[in-house]
Amino acid sequence: MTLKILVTGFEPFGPDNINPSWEIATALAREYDAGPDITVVAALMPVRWEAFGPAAEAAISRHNPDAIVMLGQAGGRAAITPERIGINVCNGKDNDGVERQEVPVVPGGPAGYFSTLPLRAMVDAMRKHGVPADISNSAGTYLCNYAAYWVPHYLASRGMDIPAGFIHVPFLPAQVAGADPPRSAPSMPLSLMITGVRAAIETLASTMRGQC
Ligand code: PCA
Repeated sequence: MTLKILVTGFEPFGPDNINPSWEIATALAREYDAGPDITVVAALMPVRWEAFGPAAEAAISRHNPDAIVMLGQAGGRAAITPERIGINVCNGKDNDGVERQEVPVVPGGPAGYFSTLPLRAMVDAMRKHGVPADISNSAGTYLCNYAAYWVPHYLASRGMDIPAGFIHVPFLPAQVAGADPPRSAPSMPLSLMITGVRAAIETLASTMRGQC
């Protein structure tokens, strides 16, 4: 049976006009287009508090995936970092200029949701493919954390028992080399990020098939 994996990426935000997460998602969707074992479908998520939930809900109902892997950019990190948890906190100004400070993702909701992706196995697989990777214990409190909380909350409220979680990725080299004002930050070539997330997805699929 083919496993359908929804891979989400975010639109650019802040001073950037590209977001590596979306580049990776679309590359993998092209590569795993109707594959025999794994099909990847990509969906673009807005960096906007109000719009995230409706966009995620639309992608989930449209694709009815077997698993959800969400991607986002964590500028300044040197490795691909699967996130352990999404917490019920929002902070920061979104792409519409809407600011949230210390408010919950879901009022009255649980403190957090653990990722249900096979974090350790995914990190091991990425490293085996030569890709710097590590588990992260905080996705921050901006839109990526929002996604890491909102999606598991949505799935739980619908009784949808599918693996879901968030993976942060570093800047692309162009986001550092071309930055004005200059940026001093680590970066990772797109091809290496694709290798890493591909390994993570293959690991997820093996785990789901009980081969790990
Ligand atoms: N990174 C931001 C939001 C969108 C993205 O790609 C974050 O880490 O919250």
